[in-house]
Amino acid sequence: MPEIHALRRDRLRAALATLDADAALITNLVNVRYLTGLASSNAALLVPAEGDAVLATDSRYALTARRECPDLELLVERMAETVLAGLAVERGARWVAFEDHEVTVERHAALEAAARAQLAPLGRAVEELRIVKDDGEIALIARACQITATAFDESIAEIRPGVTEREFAVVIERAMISAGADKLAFDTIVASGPHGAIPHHVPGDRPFEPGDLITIDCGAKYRGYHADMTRTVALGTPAQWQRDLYGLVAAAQRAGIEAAVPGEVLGDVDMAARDLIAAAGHVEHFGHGLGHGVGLDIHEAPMLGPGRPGKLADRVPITVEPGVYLPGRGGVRIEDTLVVRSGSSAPRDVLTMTRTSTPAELLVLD
Ligand SMILES: [Mn+2]
Repeated sequence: MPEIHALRRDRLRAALATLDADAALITNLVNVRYLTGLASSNAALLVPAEGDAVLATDSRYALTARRECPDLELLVERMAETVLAGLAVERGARWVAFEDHEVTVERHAALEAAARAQLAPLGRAVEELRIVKDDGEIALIARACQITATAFDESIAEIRPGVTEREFAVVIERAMISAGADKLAFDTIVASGPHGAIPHHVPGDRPFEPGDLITIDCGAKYRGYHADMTRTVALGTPAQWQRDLYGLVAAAQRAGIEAAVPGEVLGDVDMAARDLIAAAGHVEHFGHGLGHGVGLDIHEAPMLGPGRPGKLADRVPITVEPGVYLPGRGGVRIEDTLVVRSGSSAPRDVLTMTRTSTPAELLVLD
């Protein structure tokens, strides 16, 4: 769909106009993909304020680039970004805006040598454009979420005493690929028993035991777009403290989801969930933000955290994922990916809907 990418480049040109730069040099590979459709490990894009954009990539991606981006001038060059910086000057640019949040000091020196033009910081202009998704993007995220939920439903029968965290991680990862994922969105987390107190525990050789809470955080990647979902389940009859902890996190997640409506301040969405956890005496056991945007990156703007300014807009996919982590004992995290909507019947659609485990109720496995 070259038209959609041309539209996105026009929106970047509008942002460029406010910076007084003659061209934008896009070097973040995810941003290049967003603006061209080309997924590669070496590419850059020059977007002049006036005139046609130029894509540079090396020979490994040349055929794909010609197929995916027939409307773009293409340079087949290994040194993609420096060649484009030089081209910008040749074509008369005096100020070239570059992605200062991702260019290293070494690459910046090479850009300065190649572009006798002045370099100006572009900031996160493309990341800002990426926050609000179009229908096609939302459909891809919804598909990634559906694959993730299906894989979870198909895998939980494998949660049995003696199965290790690593073994179960492989089961659910294989199920995601079988259900249609192109790749995994991130390294799967399986945290059992006391490991549940570590939010990003790396699955190890600990076998599941009756009495464990088990936190599973997984996601599929589908055509570049990510899903993110976490469920905490009980193996065997849970203790009262485990039921209480689950009930608290489930209530906080519900409050966070209900606060996630277009126009709401990001920090206030976080606070809706965090206040409940704080009131239960666990404020220091919830150390991370409530959630984050999801799209071509697994973690992207907007970030939902304490005191975050900015507001939720229509068509923004986010996660809502409160957790309470008790060192030495265990923890609970519950996470869904949802898309905030205005003008529809509901102010948000939850995309990670599982058959077997609804966030409201602790799933107890025998
Ligand atoms: Mn997440």
